[in-house]
Amino acid sequence: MTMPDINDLNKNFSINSHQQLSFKLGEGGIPNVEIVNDYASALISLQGAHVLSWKPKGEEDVIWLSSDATFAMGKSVRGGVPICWPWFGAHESVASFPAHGFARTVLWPVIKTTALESGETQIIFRLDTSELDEKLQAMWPQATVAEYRITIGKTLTFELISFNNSADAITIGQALHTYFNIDDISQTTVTGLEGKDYLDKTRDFERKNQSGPITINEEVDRVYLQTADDIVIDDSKRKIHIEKHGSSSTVVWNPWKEVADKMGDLGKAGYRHMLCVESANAAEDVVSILPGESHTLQVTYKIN
Ligand code: TA6
Repeated sequence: MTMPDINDLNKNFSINSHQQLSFKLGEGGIPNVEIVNDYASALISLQGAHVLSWKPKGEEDVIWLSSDATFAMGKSVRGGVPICWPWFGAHESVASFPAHGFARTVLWPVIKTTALESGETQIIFRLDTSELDEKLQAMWPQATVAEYRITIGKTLTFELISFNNSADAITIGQALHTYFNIDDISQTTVTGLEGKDYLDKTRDFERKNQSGPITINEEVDRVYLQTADDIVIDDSKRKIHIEKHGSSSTVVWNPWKEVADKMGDLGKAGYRHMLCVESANAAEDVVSILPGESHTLQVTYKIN
């Protein structure tokens, strides 16, 4: 996709009523969408349809963005809600293909914006792999469309719909790799994954079982399997509720200090204030989609 013109985006999609939706050029020359309604404000980058901020009224941001995040075309942002698609983690057979797929590093066309009667604002993006450049199509030759609907209000809802437009079955790995803004990681628990099996990436993907709530005091990098239940992140200041459908895996990641220092873009003590809890279909939970069919991953966040 060529870089869209900000004036054209505003002409076609801005909202100027009791709700505001407008496009502005962000850092790295990448367009952002700014949304303000009665319930919340949000900021979304067109590269990767990447949510960078969601602030319900009177609340601190629910989404964490690194103070050292860099914004450049072709480079994923450290923080926000990166979309991992159409594969999660390392590509299963070609090591040189980008980790977590290519969706997070390409521009996503906007197809619709709506001021909903509920007072929420919805924006819909649509990425068609058959319109990507040759290099990316070589990595993913099967014609596949991802439609991404984001609804911003008191709650934040994502629907990621994958359509198989090719003649063969396809296998999708995916995650909404959300970085949550945490007051203090040492006071944080994650519930809803008790008793579930997980693959521990820090131990060569050894299979383990979760006993009790998750607490974090070292590097944690886990794919929890067969996890459809609601999840609650409690950082002792507020609770973030995650409700999901069409997502069988949940990834929990915090790099902790040493790995964060090596990464170099997590900000000073950033690991103490972020936690990724990702609604995913990964590892043995990847999704197979028959020709002409689709799969929907739906996730809602709310806080109290
Ligand atoms: O989802 C967890 C994870 O796969 C980790 O293994 C960690 O490397 C992280 O994602 C970040 O990946 P990135 O490619 O954004 O540096």
